[in-house]
Amino acid sequence: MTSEPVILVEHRAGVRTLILNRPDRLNAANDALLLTLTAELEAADADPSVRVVVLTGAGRGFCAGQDLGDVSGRDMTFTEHLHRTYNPLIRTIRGLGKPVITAVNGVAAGAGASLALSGDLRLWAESALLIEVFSNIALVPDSGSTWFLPRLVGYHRAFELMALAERVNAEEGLRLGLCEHVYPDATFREEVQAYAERLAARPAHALKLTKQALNAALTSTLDEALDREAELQQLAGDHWEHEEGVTAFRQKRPPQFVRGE
Ligand code: LHQ
Repeated sequence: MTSEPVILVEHRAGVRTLILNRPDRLNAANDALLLTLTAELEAADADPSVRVVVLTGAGRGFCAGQDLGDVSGRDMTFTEHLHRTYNPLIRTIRGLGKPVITAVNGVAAGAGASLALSGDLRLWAESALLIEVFSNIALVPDSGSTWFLPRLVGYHRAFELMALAERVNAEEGLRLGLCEHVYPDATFREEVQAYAERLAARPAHALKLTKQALNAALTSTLDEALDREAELQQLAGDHWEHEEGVTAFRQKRPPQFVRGE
């Protein structure tokens, strides 16, 4: 008997979609899911036919965080567990040379909330819910939540969401800046694919450098950011994408940034 893969992989029009696939557990994460997801992200980064990566969940959930049925009796400390599974996953997403869209189709709780926040762009279905659920089981927010959330909502709102494990629905998520867009459940998958394809048509090399610059700027001074921009602009300006953009502008036609990959 073959068991269901924990990550489903789809690929269409430059968009690699990775689907967390433990729907009867609301895609709660076990080690196999976390390690496979990280490996699939690395494979997507190395594959030139991939221009955008989408992370989403099968069934009615996005990710309910750590599988609580999978933690007892493990021979690893919490610290070791995070270093081996969740931390490499979040680092891989943030360091990926391609835009990562987290398409939050339902509940995102605990480390699943951190995963939802880790995307470069966050699209939510109307039924999405984000819960910093860790304090319900007397744990500390992990997998990047303590870094992402206060930058989005400020220290005090982040602390309240974490301390009370308040449920943030899609309307509130949009208001708080936890997502860029909300789409109806019924058309969510199509809307996400259409959005991702729009992004896939953009200049991939320039977006890679933009992601690099923004991430570094989050922890640097203005002086450092200005110097980095000057360096990265040279790399962008020397690339064929820049020449194509300028030529297309002069010729009054749309630029063609996808070249037979
Ligand atoms: C689950 C889970 C789940 C297993 C729903 N596990 N089965 C990192 C490293 C090391 C250790 C510890 O933690 C961490 C980071 C973390 O992520 S800690 C946070 C862990 N996650 C949670 O505490 C969330 C627990 N789940 C919930 O609070 C609820 O299930 C939510 C609010 C997510 C959804 O509620 P409902 O929509 O009412 O669904 P449900 O509770 O009925 O769940 C549906 C099924 O999924 C159910 O199974 P059953 O057999 O009864 O149908 C749940 O047991 C199962 N499930 N989350 N994390």
